[in-house]
Amino acid sequence: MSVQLIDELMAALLDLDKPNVVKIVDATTASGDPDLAKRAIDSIAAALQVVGTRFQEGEWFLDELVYSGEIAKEAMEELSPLLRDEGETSAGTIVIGTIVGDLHDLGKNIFMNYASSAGLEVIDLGVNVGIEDFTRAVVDHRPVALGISCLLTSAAGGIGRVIEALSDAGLRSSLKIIVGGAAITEAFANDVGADAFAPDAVTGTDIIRSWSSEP
Ligand code: B12
Repeated sequence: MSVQLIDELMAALLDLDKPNVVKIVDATTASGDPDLAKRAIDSIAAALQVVGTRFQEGEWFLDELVYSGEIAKEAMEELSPLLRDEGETSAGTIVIGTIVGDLHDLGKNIFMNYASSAGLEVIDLGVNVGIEDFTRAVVDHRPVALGISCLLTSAAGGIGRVIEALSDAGLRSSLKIIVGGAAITEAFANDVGADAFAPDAVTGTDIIRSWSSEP
């Protein structure tokens, strides 16, 4: 299993060549190597950036966006267990979900895998998560941090409403909130009163680890 094959993974996904993607992902999984699995996941994420550009520029249409998303999802589901086995769970609990109106979950799932491989226990609320479900999960699980993912500009306003509702319920002061996803920027995170923005899963995990080790 070579690094070159990982580069081929990006090309195969961008060719919508599912059999080749499956072949490369199977070989990566068979290697049992977490570093290789991380590279494969990074390669898929990089390919999806290109997919987004092609879609935005009208070079690709919705069916190609959907199909590439499906291939990527299956591949990531197969690769994820390799990351999860790495660490022990004891660094605290986090709750995560994609904001209401938004069904994107590939990036959220990558972040979850990194976080759990770093020893965090992850409670996944899924996609299209509304204010009440976020609030209830914070009450039920008392997490170190709440993570909210958002890829759609049109859905981003919901994040501010979740944070407001948590403040109104008296839950905000004991909770750290981190936001991420392609529709989010550092400035937006500051505006809505989040504690942090993470541009990628590794940074997000590092930030939460630093919170969970605070006295
Ligand atoms: C795959 C994809 C889809 C798939 C989603 C499959 C799935 N299960 O997720 C499908 C086909 C379903 C889809 C649908 C749509 N999509 Co879409 N999609 C994409 C695409 C190509 C890739 C997204 C992705 O998975 N990226 C890879 C991951 C790894 O990156 P990521 O999500 O950013 O996550 C990383 C970090 O951001 C971070 N992270 C993410 N979340 C979090 C959370 C926390 C707490 C932390 C710490 C970190 C973190 O960690 C991740 C790993 O490092 C993007 C293009 C793009 N550039 O993002 C468009 C894109 C997001 N989609 C777009 C659009 C418009 C749509 C549709 C409205 C299309 C339509 N007309 O129907 C629908 C919306 C459906 C809905 N209601 O949600 C637009 C959004 C434009 C905007 N600014 O609002 C984009 C940007 C494409 C474009 N350039 O136009 N999409």
